[in-house]
Amino acid sequence: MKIAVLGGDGFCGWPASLHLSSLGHDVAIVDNLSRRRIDAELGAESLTPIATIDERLAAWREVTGSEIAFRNIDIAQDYDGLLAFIEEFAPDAVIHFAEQRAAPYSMKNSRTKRYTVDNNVNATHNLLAAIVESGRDVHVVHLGTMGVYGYGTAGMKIPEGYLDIQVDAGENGIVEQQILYPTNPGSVYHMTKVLDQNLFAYYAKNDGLRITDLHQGIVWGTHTAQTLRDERLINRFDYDGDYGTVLNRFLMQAAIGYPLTVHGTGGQTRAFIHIRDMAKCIQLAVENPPARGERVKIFNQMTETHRVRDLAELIGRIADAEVQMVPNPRKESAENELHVVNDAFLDLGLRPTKLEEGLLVEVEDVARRYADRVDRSKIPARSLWTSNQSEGVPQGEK
Ligand code: NAD
Ligand code: USQ
Repeated sequence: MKIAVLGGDGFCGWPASLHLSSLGHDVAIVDNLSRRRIDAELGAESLTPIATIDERLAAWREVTGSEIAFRNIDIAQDYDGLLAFIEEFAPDAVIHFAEQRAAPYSMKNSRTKRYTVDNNVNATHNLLAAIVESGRDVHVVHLGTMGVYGYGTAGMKIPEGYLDIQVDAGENGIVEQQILYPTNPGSVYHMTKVLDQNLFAYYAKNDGLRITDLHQGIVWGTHTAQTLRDERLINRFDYDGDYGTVLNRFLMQAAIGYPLTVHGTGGQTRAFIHIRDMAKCIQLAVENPPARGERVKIFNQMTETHRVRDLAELIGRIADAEVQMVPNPRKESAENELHVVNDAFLDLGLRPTKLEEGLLVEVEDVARRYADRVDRSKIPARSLWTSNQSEGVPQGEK
């Protein structure tokens, strides 16, 4: 298959591109390298030393003999460039990772809020409009988030995108319907994924586009079988207060002897997926497209749920690390239960890589290996959801 990976230089896009290439697909990466520029803006680099995109692709060619093409296009701003790429490369599928993905970055100030909305919504809409204008039948696989649902329910499991409801229609009696699950985003970033969802529903209905939206949980880990093949293929590892996600951050903190930064009571329950399963899910989604005219296919791309303080306690125990409750810089429920349906991927054959000690130690080892690259001043989460909150800074680290 010819597969375009938008955002293929990023944390998920890079290992997914290598995985698809290793399966024999003809892969082309499109990326404007904005994530690398945000590293420079924040003064916080990936913990792992990532090679340039040219070095990465040359290494992949050397190691496997396979060619991955690269095009530097800002898909949110350069519509003509994106359209020309789709017409020229003629992909069977486009995997769309190319969005600003950090909730804390999106909440820093009005500039980053506006950038996140402009970038993410335009990127998605440009892609859909370009596919329609190209006249091609391209399957879009988009990386959405579990955060579109919010993280609580009325006690039931969160379904895969659609909710069965009954409406009292008066004299017409009780009417049954299926609707998109009501959204409850917790940041401007998460809200952009809600907006994406409506764009997808519209283009599937109006233009018959084939679209799969993957509502993904927090991705953890760093290596995949392919990124391990050469040092120059190493994946990025975000640890800073804006882009670092909770489990990888705790493992990095344990590795360098920094107290694990549990926000608030740590009662937040979230969904997780290991990076190798992320790549496998992308493969399964590409191999199982919806039919033309079918509504958007929505999969919950997660394998397990965990409460933040339980993760901290587990890592504290395994790695003999100190756990510290810090003020929560976010506006989120102090405690929540989370139960999620993920049958679609299990039915397609996903065998979940569950959180276990060996894998946690593997990530901690990566962090220990590159510990000298850590800038401790970049660890606390300093992006506040509202101005009357305090930063997530451990005592003695201000
Ligand atoms: P990332 O920031 O590492 O990668 C995104 C890539 O897209 C970057 O390389 C960036 O340069 C590129 N990009 C952004 N805007 C672009 C534009 N306008 N034009 C071209 N390229 C652009 O993020 P990630 O962690 O790999 O996440 C990928 C996708 O998966 C995101 O959409 C994110 O919302 C989703 N997701 C990520 C996680 C996670 O835990 N990392 C969890 C759930 C969902
Ligand atoms: N948290 C801590 N300590 C930390 C960092 C985070 O307690 O040092 C807490 C946060 O307050 C939050 C939870 O851990 O309650 C998750 O935070 P996170 O930064 O790991 O995840 P989040 O902001 O939700 O975003 C990440 C990705 C995003 C993706 C989302 C999936 O950056 O792209 O969409 O996970 S989900 O969480 O399922 O919505």
